[in-house]
Amino acid sequence: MKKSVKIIGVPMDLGAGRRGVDMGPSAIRIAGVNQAIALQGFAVADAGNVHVHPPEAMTATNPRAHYLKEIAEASEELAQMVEAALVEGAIPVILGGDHSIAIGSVAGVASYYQKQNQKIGIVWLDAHTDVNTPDSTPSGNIHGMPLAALLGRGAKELTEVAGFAPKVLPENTVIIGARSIDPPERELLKALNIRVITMSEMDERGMADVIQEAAALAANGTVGFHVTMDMDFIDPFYAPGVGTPERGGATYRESHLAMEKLADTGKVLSIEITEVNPLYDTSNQTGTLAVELILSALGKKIL
Ligand SMILES: [Mn+2]
Repeated sequence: MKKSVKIIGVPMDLGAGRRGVDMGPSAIRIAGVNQAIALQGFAVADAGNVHVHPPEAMTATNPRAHYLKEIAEASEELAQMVEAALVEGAIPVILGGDHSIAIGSVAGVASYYQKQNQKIGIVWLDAHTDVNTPDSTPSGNIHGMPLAALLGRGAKELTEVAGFAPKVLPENTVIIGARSIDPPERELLKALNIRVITMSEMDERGMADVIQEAAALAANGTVGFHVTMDMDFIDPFYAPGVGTPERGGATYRESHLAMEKLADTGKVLSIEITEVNPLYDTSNQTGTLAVELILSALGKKIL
C-alpha cells in the first residue's frame, strides 16, 4: 500500500528580491497537484497554508536580513506543520514560496527524526548555493541564506527554529546544479567542506551519475533526506516563472531524471518545490512542471 501525502503551502515572498513567489502555492495547486498525486495511488490531504503577512502590512526591515522576524515566525509554524504530517505517517510535500521556507521545512523533518535519535540529509537542487549569512549577503534577502541557517550559520532566529541547531551536518548536505555563487559563499562552502556539484560537473558526468553520488552522501548515516528544489535549478527555457532565473540550467528531462533517481533510492523523506513565480510565467508552465516533478520525486514511472 502506498503512503499518504500531506500538501503544505507557504505563500512567502518576504525572503525574495522580486515579488510574486508568494503566488507559487496557488499556481501549483491550480496546475492540479492534489489530483495528480491522488491519481498515483496516494491518499492526499491538503493542510492549507502557513500564515505569512504581505510586506505591505509591515514597516521596519533589517537591511542585513529583510523581514527576519516575520520569516522566523512563519518558519516555526511551517516546522510544526511538517512535523505533524510526519507524525501522521504522511510524506510532506511543501509548496513555496521563496527558498527561505526550507528553514522551516527542514526544521520540521529534522525535529521529527531527532526525537527518534536519527539524522537527516539534504539534497539541494538550485542554481545558487543559498549559504549567505547576514554578514555576507549582498542583498539582505533571506532566500539566499536558508542552507547556511540549516547548517547552523547566520542569524540565531533562523538557526534556532524548532529549538535546536544545526538541522543537518555538512557531510550529509549536497548541492546540485550550482552556477551562480557569491565569493563569501565559496569560502563558507570550502570551510564546511560541502559537496557542490556544479552545472559543469553535471554536464560532464550526466545526471544519473551525480544523483547517485548525492543520494549516497545524503543517506550516509542518516534515515534519508529532504529534497528541496529551487525551480531556477531548471533552465529558464523550461521554467521561466521563477524568482531568480539563471541561464544554463537543467533541461526538462534532466530535471525529471534527477527526481526519478532520487525516488529510486527509497530515501526521500519530504519534498519541497520553491521559487515558482507566476508573474514571470506563461500559461502556468512552470507550475505545471512543478507538479510533474513532484510526481517523479514520489516515484512516478514512465512505464
Ligand atoms: Mn534557492
